[in-house]
Amino acid sequence: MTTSILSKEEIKELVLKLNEIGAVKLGEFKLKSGIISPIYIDLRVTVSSPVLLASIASMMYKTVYAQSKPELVCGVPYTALPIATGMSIAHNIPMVVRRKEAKAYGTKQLIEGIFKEGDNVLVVEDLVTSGASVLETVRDLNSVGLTVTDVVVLLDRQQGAKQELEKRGLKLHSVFTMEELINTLVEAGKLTGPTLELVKNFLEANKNVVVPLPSSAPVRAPFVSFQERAKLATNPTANKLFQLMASKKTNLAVAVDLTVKQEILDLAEKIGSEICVLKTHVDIVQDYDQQFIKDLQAIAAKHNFLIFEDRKFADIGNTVKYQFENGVYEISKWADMVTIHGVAGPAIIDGFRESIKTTGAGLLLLAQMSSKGSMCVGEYTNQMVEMGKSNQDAVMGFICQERLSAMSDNFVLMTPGVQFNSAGDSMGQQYNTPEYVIKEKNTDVIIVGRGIYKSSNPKEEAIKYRTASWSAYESKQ
Ligand code: S5P
Repeated sequence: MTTSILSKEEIKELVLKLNEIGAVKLGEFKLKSGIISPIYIDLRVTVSSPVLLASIASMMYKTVYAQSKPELVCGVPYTALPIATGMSIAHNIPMVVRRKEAKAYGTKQLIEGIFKEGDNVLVVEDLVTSGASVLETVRDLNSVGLTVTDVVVLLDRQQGAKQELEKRGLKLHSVFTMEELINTLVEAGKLTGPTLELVKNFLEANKNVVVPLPSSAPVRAPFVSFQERAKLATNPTANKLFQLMASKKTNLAVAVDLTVKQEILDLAEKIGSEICVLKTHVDIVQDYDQQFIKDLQAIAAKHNFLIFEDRKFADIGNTVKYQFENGVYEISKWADMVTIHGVAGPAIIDGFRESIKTTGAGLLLLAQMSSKGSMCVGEYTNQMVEMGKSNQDAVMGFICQERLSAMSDNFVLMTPGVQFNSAGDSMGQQYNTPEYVIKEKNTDVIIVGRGIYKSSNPKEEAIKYRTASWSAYESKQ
């Protein structure tokens, strides 16, 4: 464990001050893991004690300085931002700021500040448990060409972060560990009587509890080309799409949300040469008939693209089977891929299994959505990824806003909510640029709707989106 080079006295003084301002509370606290902790740590309150904050920044800097001299510092948002700022000002090291917002569009930079490719950044965090937040920041710094070798924290809770960071070539420096913090409090007489017993139990329990990284922890996955991923694909349509993208050199899907069949066919004819997938919502087509599908399929064959019906199935297995195979649309007969929600649980996939066994069609699970306030987040997203992984024959990929660590290379990741010049619409849609989605969020395919079909020259616009998203893909190599 790389711990502090600070003296015991210095650490004691700091711990007692943290205790004094309520950043380190003693008593009985139930942690998320269910463990009763005699200690509760909330370092956010340090912003109210500027002198202490400055000394925390300086102690953290001293802890790591001997080993590395960073060109830049970057605090993990938000608690560590003032600490990193203090460090930057006191030691005259320029700072970069990572935007935490899920969305960045237009000219908004993911990393603010002046830097050049290859600059080394010292990542600053208040405390680490699993290391997930640190890894998120490292991922974003890496995505703009910055390198990270060292991470400094005030407190290491000793619950797996050090090992997780080490696996990724990152060295963790801490001013003190949980064990040292508790020992200091005991020695200072702050922990006595029955609380001491609790402390001993806590330390024992704490030692064995490694908080795993959530499956949603982002990782900078090594680049694997579409050609290679075609070989890994477990669903026939995923294989087909990877091959198609590699040979046609396009990762642009277009959402044609028009309501008149001839308009859809005309647009498909115009932009067919630029796209890998054409996405439909057939239930909005006012003059829908089987001939429309035949015509669309002919254009798809001519221009070599796949047809994606964005039906967003969400019912129980038995009902979705009818919705997929029957009714006016008979989607199973023509769609290469369809979207499904997971609210009904994994058995929904059984509703499709029989039909797609013969056609080889692929299911796309909605793991995240682009609209404001979407509830496809957190544990739901994790469960969707798990659902995909347990049904790799039928599931070809995910509709998502970012690549998550559990999304393996056999899946195609498609991202809607893409436009060059708009932040969103009046009904909750939120947009990112093709480059941001493919390069920084590391997904595979952009889905563009109004940005293309509402344009006065859809073909020209499709070429622009195609070029932007393909060069973003190529730049990842
Ligand atoms: O999260 C999502 C998932 C989907 S499939 N957000 C989305 O916008 N979509 C679909 O993508 C949506 O139904 C629409 O067809 C398209 C986006 O269209 P645009 O006009 O906003 O680009």
